[in-house]
Amino acid sequence: MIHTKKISFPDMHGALGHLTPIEGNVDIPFPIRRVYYITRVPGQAVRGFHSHRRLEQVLICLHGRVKIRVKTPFAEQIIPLCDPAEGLYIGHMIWREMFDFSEDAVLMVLASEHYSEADYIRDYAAYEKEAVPYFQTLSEGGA
Ligand code: T46
Repeated sequence: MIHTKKISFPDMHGALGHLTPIEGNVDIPFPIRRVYYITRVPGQAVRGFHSHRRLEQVLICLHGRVKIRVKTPFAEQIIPLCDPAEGLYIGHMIWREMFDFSEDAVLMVLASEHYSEADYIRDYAAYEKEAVPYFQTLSEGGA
């Protein structure tokens, strides 16, 4: 889907276990300005329900399992994450919801910007109003 992609990270493994190195601007397409992680999410909880105008992120499920719904006014996809050597890149103006967290899930997020509440669009109607012309202009430009 537009502005989303799975990224595979190196997995250095052997008799002593696994090591996954991740470098900003190398393994992910931006310099990392912020890291946060989501843990101990109750089974039925659904998080997210927002989009970002400028922020780009890579979501990595370090432990356990979680599903990510990514959505625009024109398309929708559900992407399961359970491999610590794999990330989900989410770019500009993608609506996201995170659900089906396993009890032991640890979802780490690498972000391109410091936290800014002003960058969030948390109301779906407001999101559609901005996202429809945004994606229409992109597709007219051949993106
Ligand atoms: C996203 C998904 C994947 C901060 O103070 N600093 C931070 O860096 C973040 C990320 C959040 N917060 C505060 C804002 C709220 O008061 O922590 C509280 C919970 O945040 P929120 O409800 O936005 O959490 P999620 O899980 O719905 O969304 C988060 C990110 O906010 C968002 O950017 O893409 O994870």
